[in-house]
Amino acid sequence: MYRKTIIATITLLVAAIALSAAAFGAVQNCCKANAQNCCAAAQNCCGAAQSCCVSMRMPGATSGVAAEAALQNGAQTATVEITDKGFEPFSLKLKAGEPAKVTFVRKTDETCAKEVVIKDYNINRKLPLNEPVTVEFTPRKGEFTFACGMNMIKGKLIVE
Ligand SMILES: [Cu+2]
Repeated sequence: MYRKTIIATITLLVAAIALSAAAFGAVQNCCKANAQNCCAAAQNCCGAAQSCCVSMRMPGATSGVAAEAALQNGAQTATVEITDKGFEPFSLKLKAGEPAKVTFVRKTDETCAKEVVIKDYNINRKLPLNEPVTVEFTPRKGEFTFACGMNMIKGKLIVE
């Protein structure tokens, strides 16, 4: 009986160690695979908020056809959702020189994109869960990035 208990305890210990090693390894790999910015600039992200890494590993929203903005009351408008795949749509087409209203809605807590930054337009807004946040700017011709606060999860504005 006593011996059985010892064996069971050891087995449990070994399993626990193996599990934590596997988890740690996965996080580290995520940093290596995805990342330029990940480990260097934002180690906290991978260390503390694995969900961020999870989003980064999902290639779902990193490509695809650019969504076009619709015209509404003289402004071009579009909505971008933040899901566990990242920004959806990943890229957005806008017309240069016309006011744009882009609404961001964060739909998940499983992301580190809890704010959106469009550096080229000095935009930096918090994104409360399920609360639409509209940013207004007049785009210039070119390609611009919108991203999470750590510049890890990204999307693209294509202005023509
Ligand atoms: Cu981030």
